[in-house]
Amino acid sequence: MYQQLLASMLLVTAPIVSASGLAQTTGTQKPADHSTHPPADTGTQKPSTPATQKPATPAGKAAAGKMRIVEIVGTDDMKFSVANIEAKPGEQIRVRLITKSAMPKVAMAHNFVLLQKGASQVKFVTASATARENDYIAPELKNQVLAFTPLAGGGETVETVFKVPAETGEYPYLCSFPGHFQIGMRGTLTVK
Ligand SMILES: [Cu+2]
Repeated sequence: MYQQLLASMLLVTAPIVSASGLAQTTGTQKPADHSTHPPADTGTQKPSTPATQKPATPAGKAAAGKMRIVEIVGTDDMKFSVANIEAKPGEQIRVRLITKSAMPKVAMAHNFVLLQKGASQVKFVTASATARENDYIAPELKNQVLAFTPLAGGGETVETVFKVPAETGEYPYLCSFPGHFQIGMRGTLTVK
């Protein structure tokens, strides 16, 4: 193995060397290989790793680690890569919206807005379309919003963490950037 490797390396750097010359040079390199083996046994590091791990796991961090992360990709075709999320009542969810776009953020941005059960999505996006200074979330309808991310564009990633409602049923989510909901940038969170 080593001899073949070294031979091919030598062929790259010194293509003129004859076959017999290669056999000689690889033979002389064998002792160098052996010298690298002893330092590989690093048994002294073993006790240090468990000692540092014990204090670094408080109860709070362990609970946060259990939180489910739902990754949704928003692209220039104005669709969410995830259009259905199922969740248990009271569950903590982190929604991560990843944008993939070749367009400027002013022309193509997305957000994730989760609405109350039974809220009118059309009313919400219509009112929000003119709320540009408020990241396209109509201030007067903010009471219908359960969770939302800021606007993201041009490859940005945004997140929102929320507690799933205790009441079972279907909760609509959408992108409130003007026109995107109408094209199909929406989904459903099903609590059951
Ligand atoms: Cu969008």
